[in-house]
Amino acid sequence: MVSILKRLNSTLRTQLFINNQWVNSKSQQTFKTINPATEEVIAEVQQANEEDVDIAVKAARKALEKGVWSRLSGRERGELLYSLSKLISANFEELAALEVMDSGKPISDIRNGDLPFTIDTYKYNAGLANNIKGKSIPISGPFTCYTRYEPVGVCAQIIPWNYPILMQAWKMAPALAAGCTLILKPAEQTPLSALKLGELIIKAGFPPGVVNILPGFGDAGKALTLHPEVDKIAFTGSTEVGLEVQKNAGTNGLKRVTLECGGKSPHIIFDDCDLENAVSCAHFGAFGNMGQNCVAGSRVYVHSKIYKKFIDKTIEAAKARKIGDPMDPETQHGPQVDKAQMEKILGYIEKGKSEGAKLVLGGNRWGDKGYFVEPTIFIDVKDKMTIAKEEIFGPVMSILKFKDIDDVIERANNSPYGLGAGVQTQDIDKALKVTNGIRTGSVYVNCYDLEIENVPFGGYKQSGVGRELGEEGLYNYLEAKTVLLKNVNEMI
Ligand code: TXE
Repeated sequence: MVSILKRLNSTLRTQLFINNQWVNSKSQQTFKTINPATEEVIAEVQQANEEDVDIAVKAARKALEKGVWSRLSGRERGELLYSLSKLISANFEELAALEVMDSGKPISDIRNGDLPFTIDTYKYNAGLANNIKGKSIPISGPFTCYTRYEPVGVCAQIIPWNYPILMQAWKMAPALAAGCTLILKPAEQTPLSALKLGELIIKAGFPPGVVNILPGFGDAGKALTLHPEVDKIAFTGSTEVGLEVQKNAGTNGLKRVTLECGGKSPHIIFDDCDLENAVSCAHFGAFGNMGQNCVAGSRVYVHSKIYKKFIDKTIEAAKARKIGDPMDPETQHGPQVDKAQMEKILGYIEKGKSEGAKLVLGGNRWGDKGYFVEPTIFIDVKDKMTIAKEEIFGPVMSILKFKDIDDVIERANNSPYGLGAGVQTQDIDKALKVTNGIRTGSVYVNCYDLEIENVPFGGYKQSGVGRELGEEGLYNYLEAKTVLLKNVNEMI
């Protein structure tokens, strides 16, 4: 893999990115980043800790207060964001290779999904930057009243490993469009594409201190959430850590918090659905990105009338899924991100078997090198079983049977999570009954897991707080200021 990068003339970036400079961590500590397909060490990366966090936050605070970014016009900020999107396009293959090597995601997914979406997210927010608008509000008396929007300030952005470069764009693009400065902490499993972006930030011409990137572990993330000079935290990761982030965010001041956490999304397949489409949506929903997807449709409720037919076709589709080297453009299914995730998934599979679910496909590690897990299907799953309740974050589909629409809506809602839901039917009344009855941030009808840069995304209940993408995503990074003017000489 490193030879691919040599061919692409790429330099691996392994230092911290602070104030537009590449620096070692104060402790000189490093950590290994591993290729999950081969288990080989790719690089030793500098590990940020509390002291580095403090330096980066101060750099971001200084840039904010000097106004080098926040006081540019929306158009100027938009132009830089647009330049960044062009640079990502210009470095497309290099970024794709880095992402595959570091995360194990199949290159076809990166080329057709993650990277185009990353570019679109920057472009969309480039346009929004010059379109931030307050309101003129009519009030009684000799007053003029309006609102204006200002950047929320210094943002700490903590991201996971399942969509490394895309999650970076979801976080950074709106924050930068709003005029904020930021410190991004990529996941310890996948720091490389985030760091490469630092290089493009300099090339695009962002002033020093606006973007700072700190590879490191949870302790660096925690230091960010506790830092008194951070104004806002945006986090994507587990619900467990999300809860801690929210708590820490209220420890040294009152930080704004948005969270995108876990899920256990239901996908309801009615007997009047287009079966081919339903099978393909359910397949993509459960196995896409090797199941490492917050909105994975991991609870598949199938109507009793088509239960057997759906299962047969779903097994057939999963058997045809091509597992292997993620650098091969034909590969659909790469490894899980690391050994810990692989073992966690295999543990859930054992639990499923021991609690009485019927395993009809997969269930094992694939090969003995790399952290691959076979696409796995359980049928006759019951709502109370662990595999139907907890987020597995792996390629495991649980199929449950239902007969009645009211009953299935109740069962689908019976979860602490509320991120996404799918419904497959050709009956508009059924579709509407489910979309209105289900308590989740997104509902997909006759499709699944369709995220778009101008469409808000986020969770109800323990799946999150706030929305990303769309205009909602931008307004998380803005404060509304109300201005009230008395028209002293003019009584209207
Ligand atoms: O997540 P963590 P992990 C779920 C999924 C997965 C499980 C564990 O079920 O199996 O979480 O994954 C940083 N303060 N999701 O352990 O720990 C950490 O360094 C501040 C769903 O990787 O939540 C990383 O950058 N930050 C999810 C980020 O938080 C802390 C995507 C996520 O790590 C921290 C990933 C702390 N105390 C996992 N501790 C989704 N919603 O898509 C860790 N971090």
